[in-house]
Amino acid sequence: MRGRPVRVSYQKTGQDGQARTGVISTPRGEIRTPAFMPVGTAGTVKAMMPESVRETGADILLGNTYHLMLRPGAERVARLGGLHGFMNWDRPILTDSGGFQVMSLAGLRKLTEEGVTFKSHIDGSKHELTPERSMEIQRLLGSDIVMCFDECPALPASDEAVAESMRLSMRWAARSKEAFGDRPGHALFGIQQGGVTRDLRAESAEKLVEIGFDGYAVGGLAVGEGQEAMFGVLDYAPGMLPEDKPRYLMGVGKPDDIVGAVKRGIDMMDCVLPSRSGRTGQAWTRRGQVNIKNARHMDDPRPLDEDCTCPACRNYSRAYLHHVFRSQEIISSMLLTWHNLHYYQQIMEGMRGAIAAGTFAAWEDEFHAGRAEGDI
Ligand code: PRF
Ligand code: ZN
Repeated sequence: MRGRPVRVSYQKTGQDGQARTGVISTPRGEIRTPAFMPVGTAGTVKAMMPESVRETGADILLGNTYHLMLRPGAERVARLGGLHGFMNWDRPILTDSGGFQVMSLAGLRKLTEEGVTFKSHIDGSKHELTPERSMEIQRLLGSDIVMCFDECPALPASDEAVAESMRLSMRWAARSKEAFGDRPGHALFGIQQGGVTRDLRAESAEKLVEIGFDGYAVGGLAVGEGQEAMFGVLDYAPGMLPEDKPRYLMGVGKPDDIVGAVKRGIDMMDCVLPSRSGRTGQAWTRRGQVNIKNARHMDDPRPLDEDCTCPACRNYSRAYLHHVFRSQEIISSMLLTWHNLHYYQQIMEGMRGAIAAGTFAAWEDEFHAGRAEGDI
């Protein structure tokens, strides 16, 4: 990539309260923050062409080590020229490191100091992931932002269990950094763990900063603790991480989770929610959630959201969206996913503008005021 910046760097361009706006520069393009990363688990954002994902405003996608190592295999992707070319997305890709997906998807796992062995959820075959192998897979994929190999304990868990797991993740973080080596143009992010315990979050942050990373993720949240507990941790956790590096909250969330996280100093997020709910008939709009399978949409000529400029809202009625969902037509997933991703990116753009203008509090009031609980 001649003529483009060689190093990944973060520049904060504005701050309002704890909320930050900025730019992550990579050889594959800029990531405007706060950023929402659509999830392209297996080399596709389901139901979307990559150019359509870009049209919604996404600067970066997330891919998964776990899924791609099992199918089609990291070495195969590498032989075929890497994930970007394979899936036709030439902008930045962040890859998760695999451990979290092993815990949530794989059968029969065994965790040791060395790593984790598990059985594939696809065919039951046996595999191993270690920090070293996870770094190798993410390199073979050609990931721009590589995540450390970590363990995310299910909550609730005892303080001792969370502490032990966090310390294992910190030893794995050191091994990840060593195995990652020096790769100009590619970034390695550490992942803070420690559950909902402040001292453990602090210990984890200190350890990660000592090792030194290009960015820092807050892991171990949105695992069943609830929004109040998550915001409780986010009231202090981002402040434990370096001011001059991007902060990424993993696997979050609903629109109001995202706004609350940005307000507390988070710069990046990813979640399957907008894409997955697009395939189950759930639309997210500025007025709240719409369940398109509901019979009350059957004769409704209005769009999902009159103010939305996405193709689903510009060109189709609720009645049509209801019909194609009920008929299990493929276009149903396409249109609802497009709308949801578009809406998520509108939220991010709104927040970036408000932070830059110093009007985040007013923007947040308006965001909440326009919303109703339940199906609208
Ligand atoms: N670690 C990793 N990936 C993740 C998480 C984590 O803690 C989470 C937690 N919400 C989502 N994805 N590596
Ligand atoms: Zn729309």
